[in-house]
Amino acid sequence: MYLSPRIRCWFAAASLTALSAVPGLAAAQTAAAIKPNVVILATGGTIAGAGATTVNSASYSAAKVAVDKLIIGLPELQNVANVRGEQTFQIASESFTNDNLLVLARRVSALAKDPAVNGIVVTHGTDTLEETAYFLNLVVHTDKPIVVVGSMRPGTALSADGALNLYDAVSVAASADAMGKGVLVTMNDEINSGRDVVKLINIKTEAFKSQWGALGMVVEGKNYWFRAPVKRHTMQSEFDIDSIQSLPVVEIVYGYGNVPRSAVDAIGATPGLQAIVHAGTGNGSVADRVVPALQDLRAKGINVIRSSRVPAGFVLRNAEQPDDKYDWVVAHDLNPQKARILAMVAMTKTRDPKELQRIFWSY
Ligand code: DAS
Repeated sequence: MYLSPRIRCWFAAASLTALSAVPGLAAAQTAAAIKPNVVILATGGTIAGAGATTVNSASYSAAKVAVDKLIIGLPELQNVANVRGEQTFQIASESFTNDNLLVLARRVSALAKDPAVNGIVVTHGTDTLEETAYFLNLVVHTDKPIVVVGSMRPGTALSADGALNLYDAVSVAASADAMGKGVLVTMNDEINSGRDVVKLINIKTEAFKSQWGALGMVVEGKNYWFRAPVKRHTMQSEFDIDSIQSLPVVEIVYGYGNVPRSAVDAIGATPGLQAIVHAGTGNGSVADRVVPALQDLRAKGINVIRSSRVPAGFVLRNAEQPDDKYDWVVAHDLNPQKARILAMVAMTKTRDPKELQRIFWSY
């Protein structure tokens, strides 16, 4: 809940009267009372990384710098919000697990319920940032800004991008106009939807893109919006982290020329498997020798979700494969790793392929 500027001014005036006897303290109290309160949940990654020299922009150690040091190293943050940090994890995000997702989402949800918290920033490694941002977008019920941010260079490198990315993230998280837009990702001056954004380039600061375009930009602490999300998220989501105890086992198999059926059989033997995402070629195409392997899994009650290894576009139902006949699901425009996130969340509620397909069209 935001305090409207009018209420803030009232509150500030009231506190000024009460503290007028202590010179300087009143002004400080007033300033603090006016600024929004933003909490940074740090999980690791390059934004907390450190290299041996200033020219190590690509070879460095991720997940080294503590959140309090990140905050101290960026005093400008205090100009936009009252900021405090929590060290949720200190890991490189390629090593994230489902349990990490659940722990992080529960903490974000708890903070979002706190009336003293106006916005939340999650600092995160860039490798799986798109998965975490989408997961939070699906399961955290709040209209407060939640902003996930990373960096492509460690803070020790020349032209490091982490400081401005973090400043932008806190600035957006402190902004009333960022409310109700779902989980956001601020990187490289852009504000992207946590649903749409993917890591498209693995060695440039302009790494993150949405095929449907950014929601806006943040420049010198001001947000410029150009569109809003249309898929269900946060407050409109039928999924809630507070009622999710664990995530079903969903794995991904990759399609390519000469792919053997054994690639599917092997992952199909995963204990507790409930769904498999097929990262197909083209429009989610499946090699003829792989189709029976997927049909066998479907016959065992395991859901099959067709995505595509192609970074843009979306998979059409019943085009490359007779999905109605096979009782399969298509992932729409979601890449395989995001399709896996939605499949896990959806299957906390249903295993019915028709219901799953509705969910894939909607989120
Ligand atoms: N290993 C990468 C990660 O933690 C480092 C990064 O780009 O943030 O995702």
